[in-house]
Amino acid sequence: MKKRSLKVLTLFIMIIFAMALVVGCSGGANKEEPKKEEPKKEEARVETIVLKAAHTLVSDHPYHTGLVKFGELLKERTNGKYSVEVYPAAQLGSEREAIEGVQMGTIDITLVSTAPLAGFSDAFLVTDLPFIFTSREHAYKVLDGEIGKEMFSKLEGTGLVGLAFWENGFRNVTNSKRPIVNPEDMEGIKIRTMENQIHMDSFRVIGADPTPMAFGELFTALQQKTVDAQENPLPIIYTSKFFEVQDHLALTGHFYAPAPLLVSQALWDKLTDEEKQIFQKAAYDARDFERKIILEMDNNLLSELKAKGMQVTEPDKSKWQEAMTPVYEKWQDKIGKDLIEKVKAAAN
Ligand code: EAX
Repeated sequence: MKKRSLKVLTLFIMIIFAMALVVGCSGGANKEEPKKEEPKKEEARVETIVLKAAHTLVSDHPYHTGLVKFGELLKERTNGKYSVEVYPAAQLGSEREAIEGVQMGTIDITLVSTAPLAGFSDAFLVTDLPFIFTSREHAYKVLDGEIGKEMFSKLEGTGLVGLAFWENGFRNVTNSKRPIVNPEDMEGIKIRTMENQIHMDSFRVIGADPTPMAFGELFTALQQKTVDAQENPLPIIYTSKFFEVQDHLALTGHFYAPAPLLVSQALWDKLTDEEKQIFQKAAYDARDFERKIILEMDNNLLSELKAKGMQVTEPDKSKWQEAMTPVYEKWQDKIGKDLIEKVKAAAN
């Protein structure tokens, strides 16, 4: 009996031992292998490229909100690869200096009136002629169509790439001397103009005394009476507070100022074809956004400016148009009679 129970005990111990072996080798069926830490994959972080955009107006103006919108669209549509930092109030220089900066690639984007571009290209001179556009619809038909495309193509080789024509708007005369109704009322008035010979000739021909000046110097010049007058659309007159230093507003609407959105050739050449399309579409979408705000402001600000104490006159525009006509005779050879006629014909 003893031998038998010894055998049974030995067999039992061997079974236990064998089981322990099996469990140990399998590493414990139930024992969780410590999960090997996957080496953390570097998050595919997109380095955001922050583009510098310069303009000369205050941050309340649609130039600014339009550029901010442009940046938001780019960031969204390039998955964060591009964003835009907007520098208002001539922080990066006057419009002429901003254009030079874009040419050199030290500034990526600028939004300016066409007038100062006359110093860089003849492409936009036709838009600087007095009363060349009869309405916004007429201006958009020309600027957003083949004629506008042709203007931008003439920037080839200047270091500037035009993406879309945004809006500054129809310009009106303000002054600190007297009510202005007829063109001859401008006799002897010292008026600041943009740095554009067509603008200066348009005021010379009606007897005014034009002084070209960067926008950033204008408020002080009006305040110190270095100049008596200036001309700009209502959104600028209001957001730049010219009502504080100008008593009279004449709704002449003598020039329509387009605002081309320009990017540097250096930036443009770095973009893939897909990114170029994204930039182009965002420029159009932000243009429509900016034009809409400008229009709303233009429609609502007259009462605001009257409330600020400005005396408003509504001149007969046809008299001003007739009085400024000699400017066409002087500039038609340089601009091209055909182009002038094409732009005029687009009004129909
Ligand atoms: O382009 O200089 C001007 O009067 C312009 O309207 C202004 O810089 C926005």
